[in-house]
Amino acid sequence: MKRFMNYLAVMLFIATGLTTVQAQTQEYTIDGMIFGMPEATVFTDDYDGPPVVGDYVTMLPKLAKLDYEGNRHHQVRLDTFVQEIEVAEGVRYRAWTFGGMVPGPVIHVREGDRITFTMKNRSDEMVQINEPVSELLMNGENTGGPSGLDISYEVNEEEFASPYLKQIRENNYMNTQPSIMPMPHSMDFHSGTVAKDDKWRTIAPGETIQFDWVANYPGTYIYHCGTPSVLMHTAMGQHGVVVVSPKEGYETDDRIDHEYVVVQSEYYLKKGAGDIYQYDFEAAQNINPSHVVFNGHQTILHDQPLKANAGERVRIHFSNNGPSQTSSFHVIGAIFDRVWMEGHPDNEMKGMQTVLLGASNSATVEFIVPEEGKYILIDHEFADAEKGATGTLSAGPRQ
Ligand SMILES: [Cu+2]
Repeated sequence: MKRFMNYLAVMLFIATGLTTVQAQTQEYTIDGMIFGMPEATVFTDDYDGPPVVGDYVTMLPKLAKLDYEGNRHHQVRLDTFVQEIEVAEGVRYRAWTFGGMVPGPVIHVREGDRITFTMKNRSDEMVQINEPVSELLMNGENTGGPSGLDISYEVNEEEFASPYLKQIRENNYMNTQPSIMPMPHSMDFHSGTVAKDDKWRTIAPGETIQFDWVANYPGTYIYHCGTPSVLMHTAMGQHGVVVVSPKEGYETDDRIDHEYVVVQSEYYLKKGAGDIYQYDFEAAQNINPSHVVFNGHQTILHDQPLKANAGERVRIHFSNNGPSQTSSFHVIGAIFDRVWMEGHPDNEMKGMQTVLLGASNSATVEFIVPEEGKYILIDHEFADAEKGATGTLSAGPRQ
């Protein structure tokens, strides 16, 4: 069997024009954790299917429920491609994205899960993700095709390869439009423990990379493009988070009413030609962002507030994706009842007003919503708050 696999690997190498060859890594275990992933493969194919695939891959601030016991082997695809997006009222730029939005999708797995990750660099391709479901249904009716319901079923089969794609089409608040900017890219999962020069390799437009990693440590981790200038690639939009839920859970798991994911990040934009903004190299070098935002958009968490009721326990996986600044995360009117630094259940703190996070740090925080009203999520570094790093949790009456 092993000989056959080696043969297969050689054939794959020949068929795909793999350029680097490394020694085959042997898998091994330390303290129950798995290391030594097989060598990544890089190949070209004519894949033009759904750019995001994965059962537990969602759009911020949502987190998919892990409705399976024990561990699972996930197949996840996040293609990288260009979309023109809105990041604040009247501010649009051609973002480099994982999956079409900034930040990219939330990937949820459990500690010990294995992920086979696939990414095609489609930066030279118009990738359409913005067709609303209603329009797809109407097109079916207009062309005398099957009824809307049937089309919707077909769409589910073919296109909705992840909850994320369905969610983006139902709620495309960045009003994404496909665009092209051919560029080499790569993927660096902080949640993975692998050799960077193999798995985090840069691939050219048209190429696909595939590799495995195991979620050995629980927590919330950034992923980002690692191709130079990493500052530019990350600031242009290539970042997101993986939430690795602990195998044994958090001690409050049975008391949680709402679980959300919020990501803080910076944009460095200046007005370019026409109405489109563009990357500001100097501002990025001087760490002078034009916008500091939650979930990629200056007002999204006010336009679409998080929801809860008085007396409920809310958990937020909060990640400061940077690329360069710190965040002093606070919720006005609440105290963090529990804080797990980096989301690891052993790193527990209690009764915190503010959590200080460096670039690429995260925390899983919980608080009890005291009464009906509005609670402002904020970076207590007020210069950043005034550039957009705020959001709302809207609380209803106690049930
Ligand atoms: Cu990149």
